[in-house]
Amino acid sequence: MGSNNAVMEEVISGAIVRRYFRKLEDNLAIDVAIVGAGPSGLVAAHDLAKAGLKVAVYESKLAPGGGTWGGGMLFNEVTVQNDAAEILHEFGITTVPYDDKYHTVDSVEMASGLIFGARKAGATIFNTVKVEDIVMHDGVVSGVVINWNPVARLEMHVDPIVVTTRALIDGTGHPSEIVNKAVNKAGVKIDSPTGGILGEKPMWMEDGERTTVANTKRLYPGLYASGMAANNVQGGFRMGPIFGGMLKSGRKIAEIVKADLSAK
Ligand code: 48F
Repeated sequence: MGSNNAVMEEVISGAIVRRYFRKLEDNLAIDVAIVGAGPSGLVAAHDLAKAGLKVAVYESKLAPGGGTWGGGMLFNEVTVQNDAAEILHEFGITTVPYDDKYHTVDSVEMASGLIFGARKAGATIFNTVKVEDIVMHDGVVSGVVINWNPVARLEMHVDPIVVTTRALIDGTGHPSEIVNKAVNKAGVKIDSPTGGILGEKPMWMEDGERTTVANTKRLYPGLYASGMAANNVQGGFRMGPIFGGMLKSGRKIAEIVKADLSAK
């Protein structure tokens, strides 16, 4: 702590630096790393942290929340099916019934509510941090290689640092960036029909919603995918501004990871 005679500027800077580095140091060896703070990653983070696991979420953008904020075509409302609305209610998020099967949700309330809920459950969120690579030891994915997103954006030649983890969830959405590293850089075969990434198909809401949850699974020792990343890997259809599949996928991957980690 600073001395009693320190000027305010010194105290404030010291507070930020000390507390940030304590948070970083506390999270150098974790149970679960989640890449991407979209809806599926945030629900997974909430559930896993609530179960007592040490969880860190890495989000390359300044604002976590992924594709939630913009609703459909920047109209800031999204939709969920009735059963998925219950997940949002657990986070204290308000939904409004629509047409028997659906609820609408203010997308700003949904994004901020999911972020707050994950954080309050105990997950640590590192925003503006990009996961640029994975760690692979003896056929097991066992860490994330992280750097500041502005470093990557400016193409600065700066080495990253590494966090070790018992489980790694790819929640990066459409590009499934982390599974891509495993398949195309490490050259491993994952649990998909071809052993590789099939790629997302065009729009078919009903099928896309169903397969997003069905496609949520462990892909390789230590490596998992949720949400649109899971769907992209297995070649599912896209679904647009309906989010029930994302929320249920986050919940399902949390259950799978919990079971795997408690079995070890
Ligand atoms: O795409 P995104 O919201 O993930 P999701 O949980 O949800 C998909 C829906 O938003 C939407 C949809 C609904 O029907 O189709 O697309 O699958 O969020 C992914 C987050 O990952 C971040 C990215 O900035 C976004 O916020 N991200 C992507 N790559 C990296 C990353 C990376 N390498 N490191 C850190 N964050």
